[in-house]
Amino acid sequence: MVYEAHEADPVQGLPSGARFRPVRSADLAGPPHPAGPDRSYALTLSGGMMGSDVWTINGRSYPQTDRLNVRPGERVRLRLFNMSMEDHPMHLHGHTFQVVAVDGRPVDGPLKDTLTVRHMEQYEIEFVANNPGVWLFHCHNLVHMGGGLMAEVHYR
Ligand SMILES: [Cu+2]
Repeated sequence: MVYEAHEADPVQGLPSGARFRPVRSADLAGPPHPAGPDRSYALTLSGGMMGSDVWTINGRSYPQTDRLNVRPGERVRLRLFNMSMEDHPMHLHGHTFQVVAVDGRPVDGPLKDTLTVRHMEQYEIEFVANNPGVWLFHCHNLVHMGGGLMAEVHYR
């Protein structure tokens, strides 16, 4: 990353000739997270068929998408599977989630609030329901969000 007007700054803290290998979230590996979830939802992301701008979660477009009901204090797991042809940077409002599995492989992954799920990738993420309210979980590609790739998290 290079900031505007700092293009000529020397690179700091790297040996000359250092090489970079870009990594994707799918490259994450590590031990499984020790805690299990109190509640799980499986969410299949789809849509965009034949160039349409209709996008779905479990076959429904917002506002018809199923609510993700949670109770305060629960650890909630979302299993995200992208069977559409486009990437979906999925963003959860009001919470931080942890990546706990990549394509079925358990990991004690990073904390994030947005995770890009690429074509045919599957991630499991967990968040602690510690911020009562109504929150959106949606694709941050605004065309996809506008096309229905969004759901509401509700506390009960
Ligand atoms: Cu999307």
